[in-house]
Amino acid sequence: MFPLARQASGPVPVILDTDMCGDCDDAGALAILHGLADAGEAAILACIVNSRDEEGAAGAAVSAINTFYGRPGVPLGKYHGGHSKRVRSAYTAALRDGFPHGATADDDLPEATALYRRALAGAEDGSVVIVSIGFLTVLAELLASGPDAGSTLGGMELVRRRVRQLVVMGGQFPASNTRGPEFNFANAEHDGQDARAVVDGWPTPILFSGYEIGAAIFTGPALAASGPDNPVRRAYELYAVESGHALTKGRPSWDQTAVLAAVRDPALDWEVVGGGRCVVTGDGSNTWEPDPQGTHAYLAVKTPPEELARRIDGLMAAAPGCVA
Ligand SMILES: [Ca+2]
Repeated sequence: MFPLARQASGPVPVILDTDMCGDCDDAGALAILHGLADAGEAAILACIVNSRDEEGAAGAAVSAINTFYGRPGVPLGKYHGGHSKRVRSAYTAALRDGFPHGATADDDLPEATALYRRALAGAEDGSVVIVSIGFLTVLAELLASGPDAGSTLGGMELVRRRVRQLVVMGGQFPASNTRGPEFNFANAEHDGQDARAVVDGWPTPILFSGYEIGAAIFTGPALAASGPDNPVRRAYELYAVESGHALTKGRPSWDQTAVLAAVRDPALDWEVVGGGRCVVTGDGSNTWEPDPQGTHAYLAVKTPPEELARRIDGLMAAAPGCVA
């Protein structure tokens, strides 16, 4: 199953499913997705916001970044259910208030699952790559969804036909450690149920970038060279870390690794471990089980993290239109 054959040509059509509002690496991940789109390697079909921002500004933050990169029209969907904790963001309100954007308050944005269904219905069979860099809540809803105005297909069949692969920042590999489940899998308000439903039921291949991959890759300081009109720079500047903020100290690149592995050949930078499946247990903990029929794979370190950090920092800090 893995490595998957690369698509023949043209940009990879991507839907980004983000919990923009908690950590700033979601902003960094969206930045490099735009850089890869500028380079003709990716096409951004839609952005889905799965978090619950106390300020109601997560969608505006996504839109501010999309607008900065010259793509204000990327369709934006928002999760309106209750499967995650409300989070007070360090940066979403500042991006809403200080940068041009085209989004309404989160509560008034289009419903996420309906937007997923419309975006998939309009795509070519076997083409779409979904990149999940937050909770798996909306993906669980998508799989369970029934026919609607967007498509006559049920969610499972719609995904089976249109989605080439799902790339998930989540879990730990080969297994969770004693500190408990990884954050995105656990989704503490919902006891790992969404991750379990998605990982167990997903009908096409899944590639995981586990906690340990991004945790070793510190990025952000390169953004200091960009101007104050860059909302991603502002997000890193506002995100506090021990004795400073992420713009000077850096922050792990959990979400950026998932975007890179989704758009570029992951085997160039990582060992891609396939031949098995990820099993999610009650609280969102996970283990890896060898299975010759398994359709899952996970990233293991190959390229030194310092080299990947330089490359990710370069992509994050590139001005709009300047990634060759
Ligand atoms: Ca995230």
